[in-house]
Amino acid sequence: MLIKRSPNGLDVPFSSEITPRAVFESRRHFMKQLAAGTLGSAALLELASREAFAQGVNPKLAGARNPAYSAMDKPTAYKDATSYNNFYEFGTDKSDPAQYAHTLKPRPWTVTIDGEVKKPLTLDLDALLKLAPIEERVYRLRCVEGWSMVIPWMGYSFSEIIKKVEPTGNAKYVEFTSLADKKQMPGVGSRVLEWPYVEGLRLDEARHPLALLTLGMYGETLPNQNGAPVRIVVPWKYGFKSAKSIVRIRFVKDQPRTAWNVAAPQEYGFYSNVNPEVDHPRWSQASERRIGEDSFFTRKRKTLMFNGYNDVASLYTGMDLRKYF
Ligand SMILES: Nc1nc2c(c(=O)[nH]1)N[C@H]1C(S)=C(S)[C@@H](COP(=O)(O)O)O[C@H]1N2
Ligand SMILES: [Mo]
Repeated sequence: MLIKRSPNGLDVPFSSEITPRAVFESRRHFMKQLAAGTLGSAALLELASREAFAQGVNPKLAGARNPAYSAMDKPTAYKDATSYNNFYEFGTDKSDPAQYAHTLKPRPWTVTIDGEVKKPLTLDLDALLKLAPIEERVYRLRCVEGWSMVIPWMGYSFSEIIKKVEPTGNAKYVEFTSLADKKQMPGVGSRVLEWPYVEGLRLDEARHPLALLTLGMYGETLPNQNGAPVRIVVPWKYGFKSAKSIVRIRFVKDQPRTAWNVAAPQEYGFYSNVNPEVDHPRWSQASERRIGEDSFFTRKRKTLMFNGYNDVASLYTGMDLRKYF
């Protein structure tokens, strides 16, 4: 049998089954069956495992989908997006964040925004939630390790923050710093990375409307393992550029020292744009495994330049992307 699919999977229609409303409806249906005693034991087990990871564990967060910035790919199951994570502050195994991130306290929380700005700000979570209308954006996320997910994030363009603080003429880069608290984060004692986790963007990259100040996903506030309560999501770059649980945002003159670049500069460049033509020194970046669709018959997907976000290409005109990888 020939299994047909497009080379990049972009033709997969968006499935509405992931909307909070549909999730709510199906759960209500399950509950009715449960009450009527018409569910078999296999279905009961399925219900139990679904409920353990179900939306609704975290406070709801509403936002209208922004279709202009949403991929048509089918979103990854919530269960997969919240149980297969990289968040080294909680350990290096993919299952560590889901297992240990419950010790993170996402409230109260403040983010300090300072450096080369005219109006430095310290914002608490409520201020962040009110700063601009929350949108839902379905983005592909491509990890440098060769796997990808599709996540309906909730948030607004980071440019909204930039407008509020008014960078000075000296600001050329933006540095994002994650929380590093040993009491809440058992992995922060380890030496895999320098703590705190720091990431950065050039100011014009940070201004691109796709760069998302992210406060939620799947219609709820961010689960701890996905970077509660606030993170950045930069969909055209490898996943590690999207720093989680951010406490400080600094506008600076010089290119920031970023965690992965410091740990292995020959492997992880400052730019780290998704680029199928520039291999990692230890593996190819030409294709990827989409989490949730691995099976004997599923071929790997081709990785797309800029993860398919071609609109960002103009940020890099004239740059040798092999040199600035
Ligand atoms: N603070 C912090 N942010 C981080 C990481 C991390 O270890 N610490 N891992 C990164 C990597 S490698 C990836 S692929 C994404 C994963 O995001 P997700 O778990 O929400 O899918 O988070 C990124 N942000
Ligand atoms: Mo990653």
